[in-house]
Amino acid sequence: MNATSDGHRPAREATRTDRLLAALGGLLAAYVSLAVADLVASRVRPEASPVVAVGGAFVDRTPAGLKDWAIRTFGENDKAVLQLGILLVLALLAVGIGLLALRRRALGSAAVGAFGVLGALAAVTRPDSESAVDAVPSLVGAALGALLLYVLIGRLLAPRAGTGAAAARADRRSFLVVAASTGLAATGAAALGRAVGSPVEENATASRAAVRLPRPASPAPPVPAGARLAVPGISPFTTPNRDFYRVDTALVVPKVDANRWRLRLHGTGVREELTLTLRDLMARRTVERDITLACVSNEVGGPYVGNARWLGVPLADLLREAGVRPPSEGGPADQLVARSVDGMTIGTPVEDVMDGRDALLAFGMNGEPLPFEHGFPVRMIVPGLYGYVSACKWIESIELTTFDAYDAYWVPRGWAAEAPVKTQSRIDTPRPFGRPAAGTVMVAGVAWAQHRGVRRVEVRVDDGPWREARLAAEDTRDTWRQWTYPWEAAPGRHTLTVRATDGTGTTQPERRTATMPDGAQGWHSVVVTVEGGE
Ligand SMILES: Nc1nc2c(c(=O)[nH]1)N[C@H]1C(S)=C(S)[C@@H](COP(=O)(O)O)O[C@H]1N2
Ligand SMILES: [Mo]
Repeated sequence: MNATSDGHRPAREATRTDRLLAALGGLLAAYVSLAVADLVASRVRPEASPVVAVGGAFVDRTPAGLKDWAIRTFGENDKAVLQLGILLVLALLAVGIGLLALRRRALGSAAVGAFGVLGALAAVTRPDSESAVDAVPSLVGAALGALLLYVLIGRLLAPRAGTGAAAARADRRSFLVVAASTGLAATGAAALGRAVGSPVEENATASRAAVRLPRPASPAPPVPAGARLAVPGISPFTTPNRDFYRVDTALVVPKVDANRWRLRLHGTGVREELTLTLRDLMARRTVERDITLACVSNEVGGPYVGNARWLGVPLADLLREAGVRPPSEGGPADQLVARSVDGMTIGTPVEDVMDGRDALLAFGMNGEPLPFEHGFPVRMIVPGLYGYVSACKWIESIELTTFDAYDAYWVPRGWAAEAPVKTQSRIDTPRPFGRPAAGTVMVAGVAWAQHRGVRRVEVRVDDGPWREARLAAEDTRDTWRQWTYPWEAAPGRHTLTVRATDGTGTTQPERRTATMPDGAQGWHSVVVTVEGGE
């Protein structure tokens, strides 16, 4: 094949080494594009970075089954895996583009540009994008990447004085010099960008550090002495913030500047629209409550549940003040749609948040301002409902509407529009496939049925009879309860099974169901091998 480098003088035949270098050039062009885009995004808005924007667009279009599989398989690493996947695909495409550029130099650069346009489109069409400025990181990055590829391929194809091996070596040397220096420069610039930090993030971090949580007008009832059991391996009654599970669609954690944050309350049946600052919220009647939060994607025995002490204002107070009446009092809106700064929408029954339960707009979590991962500055928490229908993080508006008129984010993706938490119980210890020693083994775990309360937990060994476990004291019916069961364990392989009965007297059904569409149910069991004995 005779490379013509776009009508310039035909150069020498492309060799295998040329192709290798062209592929390398493609990779480098992609790398420089992304590094530059990331650097620019860190100045503008971290979410406008192309990998983040494309990843976000991908997440939104992921079929529910695949998303569930990803959560099951990769757990909380699912986001890292997605980004890695995107980078791998990009790397393959980049190699292709490099090879293309060797045949048609301008076309290769045009392809890099096309990816830049795609990245820019993804960035400006993200629901949280507020201006066309979000296109800039991708476009600037791609422009530089395209230029670099053009120059690099030019090195390879450049007609040199003389022909033959010596000229080819000179071409390659000059290719490598350009490649290495731009690669280093891009890496340096990206590192510098990281080190300097983004102004957007710094304002947010400073605003969080400046938050002074108010003392609650209504403190949480003291946790009864018997509510916290000290058994090795059991989930602590209060989940520390750093251990609290995180489930959301955000590829970069939104960093909201609390000083610029506003909450808007509007919609059907709102007599008076409200716009509140964090200061406004914190100046209202505040309440503090222990509430257990659970994710609908939590499988039987799974980790996506936690219990924290939340501080905030009762959502019902705000709604009443705005003139909202629940459907039971003739109000026209039956759904409250919370929207977050990153475009998530979460629909909650108006009746539930106004029926007297402690539905909160929370700004405090276990004595500190909400961590960024958990929704700083403000999120919703509604006892008894799964997070995806109640617990909007980084909330920025609340709209009163109807379930008929609007489907929130997860509903068209196959999840139920309404989803009260199902009763679950979990064996924390012994661990699955554990090898406890024969004798008394403390079987222990947690059970939850928020807003109905947990009345009874029973444990079964193999196919034996159900035995009642010892329940820790109940804090409130909105919190989980720890339980223990001393088991006289004989050597051999055994299956331990647990089931709970909620405050209405309903016992968990045996049969396991999928998390989709409204939460898993079924009994949790673990298999262990008891060691020792004769
Ligand atoms: N903005 C936003 N809020 C969100 C989500 C989200 O993806 N985006 N996920 C919800 C889901 S599915 C759950 S289970 C809870 C999890 O809250 P946590 O991450 O603080 O544990 O947040 C809810 N709030
Ligand atoms: Mo969730």
